[in-house]
Amino acid sequence: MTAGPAALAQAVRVGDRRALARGITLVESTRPDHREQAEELLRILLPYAGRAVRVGVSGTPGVGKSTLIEALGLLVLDRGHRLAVLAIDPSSARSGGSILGDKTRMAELARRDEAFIRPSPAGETLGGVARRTREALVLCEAAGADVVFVETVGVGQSETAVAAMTDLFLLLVAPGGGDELQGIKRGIMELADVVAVNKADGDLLPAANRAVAAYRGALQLMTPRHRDLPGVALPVSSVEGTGLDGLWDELLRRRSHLEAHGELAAMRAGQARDWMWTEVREGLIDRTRHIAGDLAAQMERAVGAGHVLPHVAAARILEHVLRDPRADR
Ligand SMILES: Nc1nc2c(ncn2[C@@H]2O[C@H](COP(=O)(O)OP(=O)(O)O)[C@@H](O)[C@H]2O)c(=O)[nH]1
Ligand SMILES: [Mg+2]
Repeated sequence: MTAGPAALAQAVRVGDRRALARGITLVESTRPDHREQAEELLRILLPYAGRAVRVGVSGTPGVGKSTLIEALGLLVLDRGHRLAVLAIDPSSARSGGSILGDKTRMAELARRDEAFIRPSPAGETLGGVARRTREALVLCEAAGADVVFVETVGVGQSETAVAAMTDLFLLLVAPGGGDELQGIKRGIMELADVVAVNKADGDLLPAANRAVAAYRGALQLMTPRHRDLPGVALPVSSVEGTGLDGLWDELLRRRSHLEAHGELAAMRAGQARDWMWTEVREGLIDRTRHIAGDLAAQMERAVGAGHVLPHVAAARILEHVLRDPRADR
């Protein structure tokens, strides 16, 4: 990094996209000196963040997330917004960077000056990726993005991580009716503000409409995330563009409702607390590796061999870490 954090922050603030990309690279870096600069950068820029409409987009691979984000993204730009697309992909380490492939699928969006697309780094833990995505989101907002899509693949805990940093959660599903519904975890459905049944076009249209009815029925039986704002199911076609205006209007309607009823502020406050504890947790783990790596390895062997109980080993490691004077720094 050539420029210091203050100069970089200034460039990010005026919407310099290369500066934004460099800032995100900085927050993603694991080098301790970079981390220090990243924290300074975030400290300067945090006051300028927080005004965007943050939308989490999730769904299994192949359901059409990238295609939808491209089409919905262009619509959002047409309405005068500035957009950032971030991705959390815990599988990209294994698949060799599927989201990078997605970037080419969002070719038209990627060419637009008012849009910024950023794939997540591969090869990190989910905690690590989500942590940096949250920071990238701050930088994007400080750079002027007033709509942010955070995309994730429908596996494991990544939905929860995305829901913990966004205002609205869009679950994308394929037409297929009952069978599909079985495969989606109830907890994920309960997170959803909108379940969009994609590919509602051509031969798939009747199946998509049946799926919408099935999802509506299922949503009615669930406890909504916001009491007076039950989840809705809608048909869309990302290829033909049908239903996308309605989808965006629904997302905005819900966002306005949350804002007007104080729920958005409460949600964001909860997310900030959640972010703090995530940092405490991750920070403790980082420091434990740094300070008590040998002891931890020894305890891992002892626990694996059944010689020491896991909670006893954990207590011993924590005690060691917290006693070390380096833990103060
Ligand atoms: N018929 C139809 N195909 C779609 C639609 N949206 C996406 N697809 C196709 O589904 C496949 C997977 O799309 P992609 O956006 O890569 O899915 P992702 O893995 O969820 O990001 C691609 O071949 C798309 O062309 C749609 O609305 N209708
Ligand atoms: Mg994709």
